[in-house]
Amino acid sequence: MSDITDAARAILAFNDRGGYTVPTDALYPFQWNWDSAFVSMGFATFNIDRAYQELERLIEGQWDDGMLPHIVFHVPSDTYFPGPDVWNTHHRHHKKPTTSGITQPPVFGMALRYIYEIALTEGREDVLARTRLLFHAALRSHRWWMKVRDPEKRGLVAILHPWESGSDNSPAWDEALARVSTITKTEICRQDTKHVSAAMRPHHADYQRFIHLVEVYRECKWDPVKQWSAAPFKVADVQMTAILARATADLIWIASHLNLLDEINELSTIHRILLDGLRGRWRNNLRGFVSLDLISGKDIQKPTQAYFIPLIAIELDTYQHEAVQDEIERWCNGMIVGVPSTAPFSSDFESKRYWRGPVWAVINWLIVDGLCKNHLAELAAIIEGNTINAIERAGFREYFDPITGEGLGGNSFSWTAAAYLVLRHRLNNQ
Ligand code: 9WN
Repeated sequence: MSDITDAARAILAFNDRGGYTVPTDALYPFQWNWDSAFVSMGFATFNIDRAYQELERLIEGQWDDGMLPHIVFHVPSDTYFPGPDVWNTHHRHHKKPTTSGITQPPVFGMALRYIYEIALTEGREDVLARTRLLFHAALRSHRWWMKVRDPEKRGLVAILHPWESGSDNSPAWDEALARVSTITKTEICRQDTKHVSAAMRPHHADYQRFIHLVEVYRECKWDPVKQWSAAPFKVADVQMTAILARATADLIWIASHLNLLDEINELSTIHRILLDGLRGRWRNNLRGFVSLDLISGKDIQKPTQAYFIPLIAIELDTYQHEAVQDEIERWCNGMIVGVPSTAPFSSDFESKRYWRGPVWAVINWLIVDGLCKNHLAELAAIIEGNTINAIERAGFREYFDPITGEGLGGNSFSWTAAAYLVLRHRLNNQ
């Protein structure tokens, strides 16, 4: 085992708060949904029980209607805003801990398959009951997605808040977010800019709109039907839909192993619906997949990493393979490390500002996975190698400047450590 692998494991241990992992100390002091799913896969490369535990702690926050919240507030902390008082969600789920009121990308199902497969190769038959329990939690959340976030049956699931996408201030949301009021009743006490430079973080007006949206949904008492009608921001997101579709395929794989026939049928229907929805979002002229603004009815054409995420779920046609390869190469041209989260030739590109240009290791991990699935192994290997090099050069930072390779945002970041462990694990097992 290399020193750097050791260091990655040490970060996960350092950020462990008793069976769940915070994304990083102070800046993000709670359990985040998709971070934990990625982290559990990192754990699976060396500690199966701890990997399971990460997901088990996450479902402690699952709502009665199946939603898996984006933050679980296991223990209080005043180093992050907005905390549980701003969300005020306790009536939506009958047990402790308190949670936020929105969700995040459902990487959970992908993680569960990854962990279970490793457990099986290690001959760990004893994980069956744990797998079954987590499988049913995931299934309930997938039902929630289909019912609550695709009520108009487009085969695409919608986000009602940019934080749900996990790509909070992506240029993809600019136009839709501009329609949201900046007026808030809640005093905005940002903590993030006390930990990292404001130049790397979303703007103040973004935060005003983020909090305004929380207030709108809080006034709906977090009732999903009321929220759908009241939402001033509503986007059918291809990144979210692709992750849900892929996670659905992974749950089908688990259900087959567990011999759950009804569940296989139910999940197969969901899978078909989502793949049909995604296929309709491909745009030849843009060489990628685009989200749909459900309020304006318009395509969101801004070139962001979401263009390529559907590869994790879809088998592309031959002409699409070439198009995607050329487009990704164009985005990476002249960069020390790709894939930038916003195309560098776009007027929205900012190499250091959060989701407006920087490279994120977990996004590269998804892109690599999608390229491999689509027989673009050479390009996948280049991106994988560059991601590993960026981490080895700049450390386990939250994200990286694609032009300089500099590490930015939070330090000792859990999902960057997890990405390193999983990408290295894959390389070592090739
Ligand atoms: C809001 C924890 C999370 C990630 C998101 C990332 C950032 C939070 C924030 O940090 O979002 O959820 O306060 O900026 O955008 O993807 O899950 O690492």
